[in-house]
Amino acid sequence: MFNLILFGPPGSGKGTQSEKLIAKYGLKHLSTGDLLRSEIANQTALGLEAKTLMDKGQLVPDAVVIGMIDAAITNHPKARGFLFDGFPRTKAQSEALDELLNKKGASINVLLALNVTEDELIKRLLNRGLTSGRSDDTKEDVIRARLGEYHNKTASVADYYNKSGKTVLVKGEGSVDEIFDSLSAEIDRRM
Ligand code: B4P
Repeated sequence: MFNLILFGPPGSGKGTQSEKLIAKYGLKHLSTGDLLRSEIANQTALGLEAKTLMDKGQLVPDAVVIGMIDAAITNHPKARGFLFDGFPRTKAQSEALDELLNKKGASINVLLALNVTEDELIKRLLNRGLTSGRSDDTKEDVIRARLGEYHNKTASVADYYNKSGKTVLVKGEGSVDEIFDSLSAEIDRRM
């Protein structure tokens, strides 16, 4: 199995690049943001709880997202590998992911961290908010709250995987294709 974490702050291009990477490498895409938005669209109890937090720019509780990832991994026993997008976002999520993969005799091969300046992140998200219909992209104070959550709770995930030499920084500004080529080069080196 080849398991990859695509990492970076909100708006760094994780979702954009994930679409291209799964097409090239045949990995199963697991985005906790997409899974949560699907729960919201289906108006489940979990979705309703998640929406309140997401609309404020806050993270959803660890137990909720870990449960979703556990189920998704179990539902794809034949996957040749997973691309984790927007997960893990806390140390507890990182430890839970390592344990889930360990049970399958697998592990994370690499964490690719997209590096983008804060001004560019805010610009991209406000721009997406004009067309996406995502309520967490339209207000600058909510975007700033998401960036705050990222700095306080998520940035340390890169340090966690760096302890085992798995974190690689990648320039996240430039054209989508240029960034895709940089990510692909790092994957090809390890696959
Ligand atoms: P996510 O869905 O993960 O969304 P995101 O962090 O905003 O990034 P996304 O992947 O969508 O954006 P992208 O960078 O591709 O999370 C949403 C919320 O869900 C969180 O705030 C949280 O509440 C909750 N949540 C999700 N996972 C969780 C977890 N594990 N634990 C707890 N809570 C969780 O793209 C942004 C924009 O930039 C796009 O418009 C794109 O077109 C543009 N763009 C991309 N690349 C570009 C480039 N090179 N140049 C110019 N623009 C570019």
